[in-house]
Amino acid sequence: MQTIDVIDSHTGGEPTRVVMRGAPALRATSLADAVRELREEHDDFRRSVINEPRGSEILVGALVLPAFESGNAAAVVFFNNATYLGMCGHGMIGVAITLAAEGTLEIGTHSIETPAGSVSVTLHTANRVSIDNVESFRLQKNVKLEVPGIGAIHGDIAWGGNWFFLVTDHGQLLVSENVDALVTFTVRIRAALDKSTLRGTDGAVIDHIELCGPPSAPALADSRNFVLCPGKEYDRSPCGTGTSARLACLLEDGELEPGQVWRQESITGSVFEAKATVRNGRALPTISGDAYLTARATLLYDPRDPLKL
Ligand code: PYC
Repeated sequence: MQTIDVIDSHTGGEPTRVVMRGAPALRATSLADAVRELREEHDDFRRSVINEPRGSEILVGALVLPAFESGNAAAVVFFNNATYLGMCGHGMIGVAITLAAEGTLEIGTHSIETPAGSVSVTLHTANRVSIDNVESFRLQKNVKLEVPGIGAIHGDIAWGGNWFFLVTDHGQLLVSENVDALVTFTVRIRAALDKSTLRGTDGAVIDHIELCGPPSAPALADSRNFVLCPGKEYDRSPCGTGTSARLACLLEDGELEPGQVWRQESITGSVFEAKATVRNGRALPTISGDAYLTARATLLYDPRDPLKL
């Protein structure tokens, strides 16, 4: 029987499933080619690791590969129920504590390749990790979007390793009890964005929607968010790439000083500590958070199973 070994963890409530053994052998000689090969030739691998009946839509998967570019300790491809991600902050924190538990990542700082660029990962303890993320920036500020069923809203288009549409004039209560309404609301925004001409750099689809609001308590955090990911699942963590995109906007608006700590709370109440410096007008964010192992498992693929893949 074919098997795939995985280790699951959660970062601020958002799960990461790291594939340890049993992934398809790839011919790729670059990380971009590896993602293309996975997408075009092995997409059943992504679906079978993440989706029912072995997983659930809220999982983010991570495939750790040997580094393609010298100077990096490893390369990682992140994927979810719908697609492959550029970078994943909560996922990278999960990967780091997983590799540490397996004895393949030591306490200290390591450069790791992602499709969005190399990031610097510092493993402080068995559970605490900081990520120096890719350069983050705002592409467009305060863009008006007509959303059927909602009306006119405004948002910033920003990059933090994935493309985000960040909305503050949403009028929504960012609390767990309201998640069904928040999913419906943000799915509508996503659909309106797709139909519009608004895009990221090089025509990239803006596939993450971030609603920004006040924290549950100023003593706990500076802001709370709700992030809809591609695949219509929402991030239970404060979203590392979404926090990076937010920092870029805050710095540009003068609402945050370089180096000032920003505590980003998620819809579930978990918090990332973040800060950023600025280089050539772009933010260099550092995101810190905790992750914990939740399972070691072997996924089984019975050849007699009609739902094998
Ligand atoms: O933490 O960057 C993140 C992330 C992206 C999608 C889910 N989590």
